[in-house]
Amino acid sequence: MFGKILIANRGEIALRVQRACRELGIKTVVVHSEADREAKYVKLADESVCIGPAQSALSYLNVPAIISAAEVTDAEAIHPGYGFLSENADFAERVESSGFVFIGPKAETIRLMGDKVSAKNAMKASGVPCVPGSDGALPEDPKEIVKIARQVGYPVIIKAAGGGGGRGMRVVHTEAALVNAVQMTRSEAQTAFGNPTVYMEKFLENPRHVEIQVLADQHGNAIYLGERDCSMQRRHQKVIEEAPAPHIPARLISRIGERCADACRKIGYRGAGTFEFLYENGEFYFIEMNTRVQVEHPVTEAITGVDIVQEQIRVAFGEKLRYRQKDITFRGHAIECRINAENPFTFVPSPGKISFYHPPGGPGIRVDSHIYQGYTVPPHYDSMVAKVIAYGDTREQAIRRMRIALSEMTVEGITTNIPLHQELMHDARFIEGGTSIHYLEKRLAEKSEVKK
Ligand code: MV4
Repeated sequence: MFGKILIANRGEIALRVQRACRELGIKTVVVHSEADREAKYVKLADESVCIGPAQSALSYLNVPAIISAAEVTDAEAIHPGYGFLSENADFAERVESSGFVFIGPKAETIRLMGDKVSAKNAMKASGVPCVPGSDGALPEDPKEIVKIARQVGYPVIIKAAGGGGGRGMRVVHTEAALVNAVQMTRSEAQTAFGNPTVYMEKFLENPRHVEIQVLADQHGNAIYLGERDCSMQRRHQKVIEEAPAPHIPARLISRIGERCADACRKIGYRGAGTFEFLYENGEFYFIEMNTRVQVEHPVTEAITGVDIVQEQIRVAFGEKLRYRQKDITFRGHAIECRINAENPFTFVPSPGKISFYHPPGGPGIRVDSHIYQGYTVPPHYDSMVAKVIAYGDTREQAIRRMRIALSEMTVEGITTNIPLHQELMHDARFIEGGTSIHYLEKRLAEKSEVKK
């Protein structure tokens, strides 16, 4: 096994990766910005290297500084966590050409999935069902574009190949608006991603966001670890995730899961990955693939018992997967609430010093967090400060445990979105399960109407 791994990330995921390394007997190096110097997870690591000032662009995105840190500390591999450089193919390439192992897929796989047109083509060719739409990139000719939209049927959505995660998209309801919308999306895509390529899909009006977790080794083995429902979101930021997805028949999951694992084998995928789908009227439609570990991986760990981060490290080292598909069983239900330092209803960030902290606990509760009493949440990064994961034999039990956990959890000195989660754990539609990606935003809009 690796002797030492460098963690190129911060916050709770830097701590999560450290814990996996420690259990595997691997020494850890954490790189950090000046703003994170005093963080406890930095001190917990075997070694730490300051790589630059608070601004991400000069620290957590500073490729030469991270590579140098790996060189001076004799790390053998680099774990990128999520966000930052985790899905940057050029970074993965630089890591490997500098003689380190990148804990993730090959650079070419990251590049393939980073371009949403090539990702969709690869998935289509591998037998993963996709949203109906243009066959690859849209042509220049307006007449051709109109023809394609007529075939697809309105409403359609125009998406940038370089986009993803909700960036660079535009919904079009009528032929009159089409050509202009394509032109606008193209020029925005050129500005934002340096790539004007766009494609078209049928716009699904009321889908759920259901994703499939996969694991693959470098020996042609791949498995799926079931699904997560991430529909409870606002402005493309997930708020609550759960596994399994409520009300989706297990045979549908195994069918789509097998397709995903098969696609991994076909494209030579390695490491952990997530296939994102829209789910509507009993059908799955692939939209994007994430080539990193995700924030919400703990709900999958809870229902499968698989340590996804440890498996990432093992397969990166070259080990064979320790599980066959038949070894994977799904037990119980898990829900994750993302605790953010923000106003629960205006969503305005609330960084600052935590004057009092009492984390929840008890049966079925896991808290992944780097915070502590006296910790200062810096204003420079994402506002997520903790993830509370509740596990139960049933969804009802997981909800009950989450309500108790949220009522125990005390974070003073900063404002958090705990009150929003408390409301949602008592929301009739959430309790029913199976709400669409639009539910939370609609509910928040109705609530602010009532206030007026
Ligand atoms: C869609 C869609 C409806 N129809 N594609 C947004 C993020 C990006 N990953 C894909 N997204 C969407 N693609 C078609 N053909 C609706 C969304 C979408 C969405 C998807 C997942 C989670 C939240 C979302 C919020 C708004 C729109």
